[in-house]
Amino acid sequence: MKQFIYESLLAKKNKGQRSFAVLIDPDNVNAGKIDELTGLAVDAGVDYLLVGGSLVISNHLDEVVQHIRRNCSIPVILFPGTPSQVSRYADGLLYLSLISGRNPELLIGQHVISAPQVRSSGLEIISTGYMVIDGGAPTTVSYISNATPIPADKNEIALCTAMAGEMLGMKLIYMDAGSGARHPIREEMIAAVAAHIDVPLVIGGGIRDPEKAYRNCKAGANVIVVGNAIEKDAGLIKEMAAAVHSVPVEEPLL
Ligand code: 1GP
Repeated sequence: MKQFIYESLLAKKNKGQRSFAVLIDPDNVNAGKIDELTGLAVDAGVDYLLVGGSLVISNHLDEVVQHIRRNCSIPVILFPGTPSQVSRYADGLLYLSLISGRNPELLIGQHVISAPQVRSSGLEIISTGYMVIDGGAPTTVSYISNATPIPADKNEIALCTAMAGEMLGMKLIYMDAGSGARHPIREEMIAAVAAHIDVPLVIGGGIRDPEKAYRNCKAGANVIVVGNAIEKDAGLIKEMAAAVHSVPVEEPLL
């Protein structure tokens, strides 16, 4: 199967370019909101649209994804909290294993149950080591996952977890403080993890301003994901994308 999204992620990482992704929670959008978000995302040069959430109550994932696809050509990547959040209308799917937790269901159990459905979706499947970092208060993901997040100041746990995920063959590491986290992930932890892995590093959870998005990229993030702050103020899309894309391209190490 072609890996267009992953190849684009790798190509950008190799060129030192950072990407900005907007997270769209299907529960919180209607047709008008999708039109607004996609219009702003196209104008701002958003790289990816993530669709999903730890707990999705509504039952209109297919419609949301199809509507986005009709509006723009930005790749749509599913970010599923449960195996039922699969839509064949998307471009790709983050196949998340919660490697920061010790809940076997989220490490491998639900994957086994949903494997035929995921395979037959025809989506580009991106194996992702998903790490939840303590964001200062319980978030939906920390509660629903029934797993302890990595403490915010334990950089060594984070980097060993990410290294293990990479050596197990995961093609992406996604560190998440959880949607609406009180405290986003600290730059020190991002830098520690980025220094020890070669696969692209995605950072999200509680990022509310372009300055933090910029600093995260300088610390080593390859992709910044923002959901909540944009739900509250869609105008932030432009500023966030500009901040992420303004990070100077680093000279590759020889
Ligand atoms: C959550 O990383 C995403 O899983 C985005 O978090 O909604 O806080 O931006 P926010």
